Amino acid sequence: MKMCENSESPRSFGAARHGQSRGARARISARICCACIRARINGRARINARARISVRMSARALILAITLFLGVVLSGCAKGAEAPSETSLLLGFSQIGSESAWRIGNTRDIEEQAADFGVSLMLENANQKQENQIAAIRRFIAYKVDVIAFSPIVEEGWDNVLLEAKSAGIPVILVDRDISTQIEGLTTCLIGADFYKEGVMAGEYLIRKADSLSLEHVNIVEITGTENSTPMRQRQAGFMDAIAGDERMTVLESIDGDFIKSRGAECMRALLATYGDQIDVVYSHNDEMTLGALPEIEKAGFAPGKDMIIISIDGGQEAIDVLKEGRINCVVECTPKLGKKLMETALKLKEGEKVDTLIHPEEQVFSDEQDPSQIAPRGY
Ligand code: GYE
Repeated sequence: MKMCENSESPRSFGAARHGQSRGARARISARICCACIRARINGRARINARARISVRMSARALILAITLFLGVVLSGCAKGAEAPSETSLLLGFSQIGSESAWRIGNTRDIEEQAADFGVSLMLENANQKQENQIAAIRRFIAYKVDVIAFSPIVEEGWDNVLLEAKSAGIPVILVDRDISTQIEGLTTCLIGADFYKEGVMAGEYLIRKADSLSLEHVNIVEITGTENSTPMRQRQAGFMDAIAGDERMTVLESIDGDFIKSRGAECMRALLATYGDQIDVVYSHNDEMTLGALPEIEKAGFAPGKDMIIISIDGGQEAIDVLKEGRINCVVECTPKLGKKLMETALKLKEGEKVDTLIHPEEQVFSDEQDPSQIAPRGY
């Protein structure tokens, strides 16, 4: 992975926060800028000055004062039960970027869940660069957050920064994607989809579709996600394993689309130029690349969903709408709603409790085998 020179300064917390469009009020209140964090750290060390009050009271006045005092304390307790109390957990989260509807939905969900759980969230967007993620994790360590979470853009290259987090005694949660390392105990758990299973579900759909169309030979092109990322590796492996025993299937080419719409279009143009009408199936690792590829297929004179079988992954609203139009045949769900589990897990870690090492959400397949009008709004 290329290294980037312009790592972000701590000011970027505030800049990102103030520059962003405002969502729900609660969401904003759960975000925390660096000035607040410094104040919080200083506040921990600050010793309260003792006020000296000398008051002379008669016995009656004393009873009145005690009654008033109890009234104030009790009403304060009652209010405290409803109003969010002082934040108990400071969570640093390094997000990969904003490359897809999935990613944007994932960020929004984490912000909303942080607000609901009363968790202070330091959120950093790495704009698709691993070195920005590493710099963000170092800032979280410097700010002494309680828990660090991050979605690693690729699997390799995290050992040093995670050893630093470990020696600072800060637990690390992997969100969405996994890492690959020889060192044990760098992270506590992974909360994310079973990408291998998603690939298997895509392959199994294709076998059923080939059966229903009585196809004798099936030529596949694969547009893959970011090279060396967990979803790229496992969505490919699951799909290939699922179709391996079916002699009708031939993979013409796998091409790197980086999970990005414009790259999906570019890849599709190149594939059409090479293989033209030999292509029976496009298997694309995410909705964004699929949505980029479809107009290219149409420009080349083919009808996606009819002349070519289109299989996508994620299940965002836009892809589901296109499935309803019949231009996509199958979308394997990958839910971005990981925020609730993340908050629950982070709170447990803060309390020193044990957590599950692997948490996979339940996922399903949307396809032309069912009535697509029954699919509920997706929310991302
Ligand atoms: O499929 C894609 C996103 O890691 C599951 O990353 C995630 C993938 C998702 O950009 O749209």
